[in-house]
Amino acid sequence: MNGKDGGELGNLILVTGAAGQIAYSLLFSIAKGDVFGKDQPVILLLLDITPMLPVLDGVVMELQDCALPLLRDIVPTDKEEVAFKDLDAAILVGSMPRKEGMERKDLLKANVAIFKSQGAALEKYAKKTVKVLVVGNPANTNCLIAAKSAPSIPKENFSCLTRLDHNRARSQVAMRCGVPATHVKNVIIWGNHSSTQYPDVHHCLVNMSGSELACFEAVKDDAWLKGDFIATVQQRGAAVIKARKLSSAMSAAKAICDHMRDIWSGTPEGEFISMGVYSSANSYGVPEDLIYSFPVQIKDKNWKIVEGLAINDFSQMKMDATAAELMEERDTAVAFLGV
Ligand SMILES: NC(=O)c1ccc[n+]([C@@H]2O[C@H](COP(=O)([O-])OP(=O)(O)OC[C@H]3O[C@@H](n4cnc5c(N)ncnc54)[C@H](O)[C@@H]3O)[C@@H](O)[C@H]2O)c1
Ligand SMILES: *[C@@H]1O[C@H](CO)[C@@H](O)[C@H](O)[C@H]1NC(C)=O
Ligand SMILES: *[C@@H]1O[C@H](CO)[C@@H](O)[C@H](O)[C@H]1NC(C)=O
Ligand SMILES: CC(=O)N[C@H]1CO[C@H](CO)[C@@H](O)[C@@H]1O
Repeated sequence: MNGKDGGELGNLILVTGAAGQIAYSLLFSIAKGDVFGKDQPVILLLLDITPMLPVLDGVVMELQDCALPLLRDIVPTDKEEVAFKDLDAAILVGSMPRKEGMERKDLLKANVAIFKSQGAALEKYAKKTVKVLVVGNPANTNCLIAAKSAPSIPKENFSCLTRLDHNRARSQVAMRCGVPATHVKNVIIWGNHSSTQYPDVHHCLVNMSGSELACFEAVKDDAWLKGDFIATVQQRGAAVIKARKLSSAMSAAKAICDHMRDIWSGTPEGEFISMGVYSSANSYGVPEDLIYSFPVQIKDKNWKIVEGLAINDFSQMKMDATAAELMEERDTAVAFLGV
């Protein structure tokens, strides 16, 4: 390791929570070129808290031992001023986990402190064009706090991860229809990355027996689509924890790669994906000043919410419920910002 050498050497990519589970699956994919391009050198900045530095050293050793051609440097650190300097992309995975007996409010307060500080570090040290992806939970609200704490970086440059939920929904439909996941497109995750999220298939298309069918036509089981399908996607995280006794790290890492790659390279023509973005235009009746998961298309590193989709009452109710949850959480979090 020879310290950090600046921009010309490659994209500067920060991963926080770098000694954790998701990072362990994620770092290899980034370093081998799956996200920022097969010919794009990368410099990895790895932030974790001080007690985790010895573990992080092990991760660094393994990355070195992968002998990857694109990985130009690795900088493990517990210091924000080192981690956030000149960044092109920041993937904020680390956050305060819920501990036994911890009150909801105290957990939120601890996370507001972390994301306020990291937002301020982005403001102070990162490039103004930095792309910030927040993964650590509560991802939507943490993302909002980081964006608010970095006023000179456009709010559009902040997003939170709901791509895992999106991929789960896509895959559930694909398995039901007996087609590969790539034959299912345009599922939507609306709202918070929690059990109130609304996985919506009203605009989803399935490529089956040679033509593109509406999801309801392809699946031919409305009761499933309106019931168990939604519940399965909403509760998938809990189901993985129950089975594995650990959270979904491999699939989360894959989703992070999908999300960042699409920001970098764009979404395919005619397709949209889900991500948590800043709501500013009252799209679909979602209140302003939230990070809410919408269907988006990305081109030239800019996302746009897919507008004009027909929304029925069933959908609107579910979209409003998850918005209400986020508003409440935002108001509590913003009150902690001043403290
Ligand atoms: N949005 C999503 O779809 C999604 C999916 C899965 C997991 N998650 C969330 O991602 C987070 C990470 O999951 P994991 O399985 O890797 O957890 P983990 O506990 O294995 O790793 C988290 C790491 O973050 C570090 N950390 C804590 N506070 C930090 C700080 N202030 N700065 C830097 N690092 C810090 C910890 O020391 C730890 O090494 C959790 O909050 C989890 O709930 C989100
Ligand atoms: C929103 O989702 C996050 C992530 O799962 C969760 O931690 C949080 O509690 C949810 N918000 C509310 C108000 O329930
Ligand atoms: C549907 O899938 C088939 C392969 O099974 C492919 O040849 C075709 O181009 C696909 N159609 C669309 C519209 O994506
Ligand atoms: C999506 C995104 O990241 N958008 C913008 C981030 O900020 C720069 C300007 O600082 C814009 O050029 C990007 O389009």
